Amino acid sequence: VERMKKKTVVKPIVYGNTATRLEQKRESDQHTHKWTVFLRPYMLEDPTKWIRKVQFKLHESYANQTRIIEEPPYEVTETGWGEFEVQIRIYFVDSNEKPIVAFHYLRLFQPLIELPSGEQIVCTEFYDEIIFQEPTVQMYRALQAS
Ligand code: SLL
Repeated sequence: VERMKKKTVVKPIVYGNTATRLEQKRESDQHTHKWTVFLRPYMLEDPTKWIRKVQFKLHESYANQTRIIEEPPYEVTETGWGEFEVQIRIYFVDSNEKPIVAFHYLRLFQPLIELPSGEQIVCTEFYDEIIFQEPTVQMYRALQAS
């Protein structure tokens, strides 16, 4: 495949999770929290121009451990009782560009933020950058288009 010599494109991304307590522990499965893990572009842009899909791999205690999200918002909402590492794999529109993986440790208990309403939520997110070095011509165009 043809690549863009000496070109580098940087895409800033943000990933993380939010979590809130369930009103009471669910007796059937001991779940105590509702959470959402997410990935998004840092800029306000249409990520479908360059992202094909995002795969979230959850802890093996979850049924359907592998969740594939084909359209934004790229996120998974679940309930649970424990913290664990989520594997976030980003696939690009040009499959000649290898998927990249980010790891996010899902937080349920800290850091706790109190909203003006009195509601307490956990919110943690991280900034990162995907660096495309000498992307394929197709990928380069897709990155420019977003
Ligand atoms: C550990 N950190 O390493 C723990 C694992 C697993 C969390 C936490 C729900 C499971 C289910 C859930 O909260 N799993 O009922 O589906 O051992």
